[in-house]
Parts: sequence; C-alpha cells; structure tokens
Amino acid sequence: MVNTKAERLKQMTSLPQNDHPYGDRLPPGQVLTERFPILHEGSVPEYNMTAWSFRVFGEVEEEKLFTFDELMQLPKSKLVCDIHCVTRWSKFDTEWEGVRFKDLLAKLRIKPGAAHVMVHADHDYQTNVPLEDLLRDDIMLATHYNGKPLTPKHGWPLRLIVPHLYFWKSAKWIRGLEFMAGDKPGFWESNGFHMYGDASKEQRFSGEPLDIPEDEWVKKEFD
Ligand SMILES: Nc1nc2c(c(=O)[nH]1)N[C@H]1C(S)=C(S)[C@@H](COP(=O)(O)O)O[C@H]1N2
Ligand SMILES: [Mo]
Repeated sequence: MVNTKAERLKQMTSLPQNDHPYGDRLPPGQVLTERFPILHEGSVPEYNMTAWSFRVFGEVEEEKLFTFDELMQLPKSKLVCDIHCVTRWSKFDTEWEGVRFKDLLAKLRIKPGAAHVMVHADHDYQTNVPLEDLLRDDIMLATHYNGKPLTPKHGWPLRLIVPHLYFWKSAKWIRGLEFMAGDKPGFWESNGFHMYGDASKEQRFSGEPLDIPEDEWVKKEFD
C-alpha cells in the first residue's frame, strides 16, 4: 500500500468540507483566520535598496530595469480583498496599497504574442499567471499592508497580490516579470500544485503526487 507523506498530505487536504457560513465568499475547503500567517520557502531576503532593481523581460519590445523610486512614481492605488492560501486558511478584508499591475503595464511595450507571465521573486521563487488575469483591477504590486509598509516577512519592499488565485501566486519580494508566449510552471507548480490555482474551484493540485516534505508544508508562523 502506498502511504507516503505526500499521499497522506493529499488525503488530509481533501477532507469533506464543513458547512460554509460565509456562503460563496469562503472558497470550498477553506477555514477563516483572523491572524496573518507567514509562509515561504527559504529565508527572508535583506536588501540594499540602492542596488534593488525590477526587471521586465521576455516577450517585450524593450527590456526594462526599474529602480524602486521609478516604480513609486507610478500612480498609487488601494485594494481591499480576501486572500486564500492552499494550506486552507483564508483571511477576509486585507488592505493593500501599491501600484496596480495595469498601471505598470501602461509603461511597458509587450509583444502581441505574450500570453503568460512568470513572476520572479527572491529567493529564487517563481510563479506563473496568465497575462489576462493580471489585467484585472485588483492585481497589485503592493508596498503597504494595513496602512504600513510591508514587513520583511510579508514581502517588503514589493509583493504581488492576485486575490482570485491561491495565495502562492501572490509572490513576495518580487524582482521581475517575464512575459512569455506559452505557459510554464513556477516553483510550486513544478512541485505538484495546480498551474492556475483558482481558489473558488479548489484547484489545489495538478493531480501529480506532491513531493514536498510535510514539515515544510505545514510550517506556519504568524505576525
Ligand atoms: N518569494 C516568495 N513568495 C511567496 C512564497 C515564497 O515561498 N517565496 N510563498 C507563497 C505562499 S505559499 C503564500 S501562502 C504567501 C504567504 O504570504 P504571507 O507570508 O504574507 O502570508 O506567499 C507566497 N509568496
Ligand atoms: Mo501558500
């Protein structure tokens, strides 16, 4: 009988769901939390902001390298959204501030064939999102949470917010966007997570066995 950690984990994360008192607002299989869990692979990056840069490359007419100040010249927006982690916690009404993806895109010259984006982040974290999804009004490169600059553990100085997909798509410590013609898996997507990750459709896994050690998967810290 196969009973690897990954198998058990898969069973654990596909338990029948409870009643949902929040209606459609709480996606299937999620549990509401008031706290703000911290989840990531590896260590929290430290930055010298004078050396920090943000690179736009791939299917673009012109590669670009932005300084943090240059990005901060773009229009600022606010966003209130619910977030949903694949490890089953959801948090309602999180408040972010930053630059909308759309407002950054307006400064770029993307090739017509670009259809997907690989979001590149420290330390060596990537996640893929269809370009169309990033055009929504609620996609943000966030600098602030709850009226304060992001804490290092939550992604300072810059993180992506993609509210409608599981939160692993909302990369912390982002350093670049690679426009691509075709889709490619990022870090978790290469480790068995779903290529798209729609929380409302419970797209947690791709169907491949997970090869992530359980202690890493369940490791949690809170602010
Ligand atoms: N760079 C980077 N970003 C990341 C991750 C990571 O490991 N590295 N983990 C993702 C996952 S799985 C989640 S649930 C959220 C957690 O964000 P939080 O720690 O602010 O709650 O960050 C996402 N962004
Ligand atoms: Mo996550």
